[in-house]
Amino acid sequence: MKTAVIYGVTGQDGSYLSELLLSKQYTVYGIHRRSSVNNTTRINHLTNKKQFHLIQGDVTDSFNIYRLLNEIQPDEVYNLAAQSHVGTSFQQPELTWNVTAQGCLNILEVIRQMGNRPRFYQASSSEMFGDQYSLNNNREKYQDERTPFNPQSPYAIAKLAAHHSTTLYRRSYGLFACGGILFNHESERRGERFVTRKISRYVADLYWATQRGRSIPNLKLGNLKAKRDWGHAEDYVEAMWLMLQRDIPDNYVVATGETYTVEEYLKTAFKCINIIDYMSHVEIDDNLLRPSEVPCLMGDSSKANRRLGWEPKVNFKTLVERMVSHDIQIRGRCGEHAGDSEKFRSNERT
Ligand code: NDP
Ligand code: GDR
Repeated sequence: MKTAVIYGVTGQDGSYLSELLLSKQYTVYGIHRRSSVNNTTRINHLTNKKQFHLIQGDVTDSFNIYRLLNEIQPDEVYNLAAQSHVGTSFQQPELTWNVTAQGCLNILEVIRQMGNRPRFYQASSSEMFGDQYSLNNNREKYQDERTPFNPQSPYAIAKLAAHHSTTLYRRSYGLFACGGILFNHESERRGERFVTRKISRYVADLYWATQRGRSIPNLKLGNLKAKRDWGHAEDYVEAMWLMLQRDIPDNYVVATGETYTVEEYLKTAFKCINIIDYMSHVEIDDNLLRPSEVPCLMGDSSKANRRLGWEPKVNFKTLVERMVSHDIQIRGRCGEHAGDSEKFRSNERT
């Protein structure tokens, strides 16, 4: 039976990966940051399991990483910890660097010095491509493992540093270290400040407001033209695990191979509650536009398909419908309090 350490266990992917590894009989040590309020809502359903252990730690604390990894002696380490919001990285570039770039290096250095070295997964990102793309036979833009990187945000720069560090430690010191270049993946557990969840929650609030004969303020959004390749997180954590089961470590693109604009997501989400005239509920807020943007992402994950046997199961339409229907259910339970989030949302800057 294997043992895994997950940094970033409280996040969207951390919760799905924990479930996957537990289903494969792993003992899982989830590392989480101390917080003044509860930050374990995504994993509360796992905390009573015998093989699941929650331990306090932080990727910016090398001593802590050294002590934990040497005590636990895991077979596999998954680094999902990051300041993962691109918009926030423009406001907090130093913090983003320290957690997202330096944090990865801290773990790699500890593993390099260990006797029994665990296998290492780094959560790399399609944001590293920035405005770069390759062209397929139909003259469509796409990205794969050979597309050059040109990061467009402090977040993407930090992720690229971590990605290069992972590749360097694999090549120079022989670590079994893999970089999963994952394209956007969402879910019912997605953080509320990412655009897909922001929209699905708004649509749910609008649904309940209409049912109760009330109105709510418009949804404020930034750039609707950006194109993203959106999959479901549950599919993507399986690719992470598969990478560490191979004989040879490598980097892999993980994506659906389809791309949609933010506006197409918006339209599909509103359609779930039979609203066609979605733009009458939306305002473009210049404060939500980013200083620089990644215009178009569409991944080609043929390599992951060939070598890992991985393919996505949830398509775009199902993803949107699942997120909206989940939010309608939970916002319905929130009842009268649903409007409170509007006060927060209208002040939000991303
Ligand atoms: P989330 O933002 O949901 O989760 C990030 C996790 O990192 C949280 O558990 C957070 O803890 C933790 N964390 C933040 N700072 C630290 C720190 N200093 N020490 C330890 N843990 C910390 O991200 P996702 O689950 O969506 O993504 C997982 C990883 O994959 C991230 O690295 C992200 O950048 C990357 N990625 C995500 C993609 C996506 O579309 N979801 C695509 C490509 C890459 P807390 O709960 O306390 O905030
Ligand atoms: P992204 O996800 O930046 O791709 O990073 P996000 O959902 O934040 O943005 C997607 C696109 O939507 C546009 N957008 C808005 N975004 C947010 N958050 N809020 C808005 O109101 C809004 N309006 C328009 C953005 O400008 C962007 O073009 C995600 C994260 O999970 C990263 O950690 C991960 O590495 C990448 O995906 C792949």
